[in-house]
Amino acid sequence: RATKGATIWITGLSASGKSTIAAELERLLVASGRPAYRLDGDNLRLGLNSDLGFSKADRAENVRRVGAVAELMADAGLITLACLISPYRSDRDAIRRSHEAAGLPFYEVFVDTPIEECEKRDPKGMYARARAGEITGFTGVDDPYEVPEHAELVLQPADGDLAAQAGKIMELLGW
Ligand code: GGZ
Repeated sequence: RATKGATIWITGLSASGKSTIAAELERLLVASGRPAYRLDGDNLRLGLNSDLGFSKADRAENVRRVGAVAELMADAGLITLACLISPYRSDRDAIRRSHEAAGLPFYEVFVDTPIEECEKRDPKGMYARARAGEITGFTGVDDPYEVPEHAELVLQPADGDLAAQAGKIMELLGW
């Protein structure tokens, strides 16, 4: 291959900032001439994953499919930015192993925004609805989020603004 792709797997709670960070990173990558593409869980649930809900099994299948797509795209030479809550460690680890077996770089980035901050943001009012019992099985409220143990990078609000956070991922990639 002339160019080598990679997968950046961005995990964290709803409203933690995954998509915003990925959008800024995509902008930086494309501006520096590196082909990048964003796979957003929320968005893919409208198409590829429209048959899936939020049970443990459906989340596992959601993550598995997006991981497989990311791997194909990385194999084609793209830098793929996957932003999914991906709450289960075993599901994320399976994607890591699959990339490793294929010789494709995989970086797990944990957007470690405290749930209090995510709830304060609550851009779609989902946390409020979950607290009111109108949504059940909402990650962080009454559904688990398993914190990554081997993330290549952990981003916390104290790490700076959006540009600084995206910059840290660029550094991680060696750029
Ligand atoms: C978590 C939910 C749920 C439940 C709907 N739990 O912040 P959002 O609103 O726009 O994005 C969230 C999105 C999560 O989809 P993912 O594909 O990333 O999830 S997973 O990796 O766990 O499969 C949220 C919305 O869907 N949403 N119900 N019960 N998030």
